[in-house]
Amino acid sequence: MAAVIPADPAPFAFTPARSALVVIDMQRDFLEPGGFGESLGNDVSLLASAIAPCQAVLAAARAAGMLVIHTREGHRPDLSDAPPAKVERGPPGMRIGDPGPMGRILIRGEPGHDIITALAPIAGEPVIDKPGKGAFYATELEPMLRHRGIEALFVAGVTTEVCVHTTVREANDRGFRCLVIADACASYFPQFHATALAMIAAQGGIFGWVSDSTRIAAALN
Ligand code: TIU
Repeated sequence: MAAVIPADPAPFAFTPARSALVVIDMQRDFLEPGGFGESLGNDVSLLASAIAPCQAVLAAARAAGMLVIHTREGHRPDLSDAPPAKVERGPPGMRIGDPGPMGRILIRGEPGHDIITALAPIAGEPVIDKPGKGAFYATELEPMLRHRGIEALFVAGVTTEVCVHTTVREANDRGFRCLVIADACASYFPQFHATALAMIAAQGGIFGWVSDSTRIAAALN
């Protein structure tokens, strides 16, 4: 069954069986106080707007039987997969690996690394742990998608201009068509969110397509 979703810069045609919803880094470390996002000086409440739209597209994708994949940004407890250039960039005492209210900052297995309860994965949904901003770098994501014949990605999560954008750029170069779900993404910088979305759809969709959770849920119904 082929379906079409109204999108910018043009309608997005897809087949649910060959499409996946990828929810990027909806983790406590980015969305709740005391984690990596706040350690960088950000107001984490700015990301809350993406939660309900993520819930809506998760429900629609699950009901349609689409593949759902979650990602988490984080590092091994020994930091062996963390580039020193990334670790050293934070403020001393609040860097990756330092102790915080939700455990060690951006470390796998710590409470802050968890996906927020409202968007918890369900059985059968792969969770990709990634050391970088992009979900393809040093992860199993690409073979996972190829093995299932996926050719289109619906992308949600945080932050729009960092991990969402990096992942969409990586996916685009690998031949996947990406539909970014505008209201299911968010940034600590509203102007970056708007500009990042505009950059995706500009130039005839140089990186992909942009739509919203309402239109996507309607198309999957
Ligand atoms: N997941 C993700 O976007 N990681 C970041 O570090 N984002 C920031 O905006 N800092």
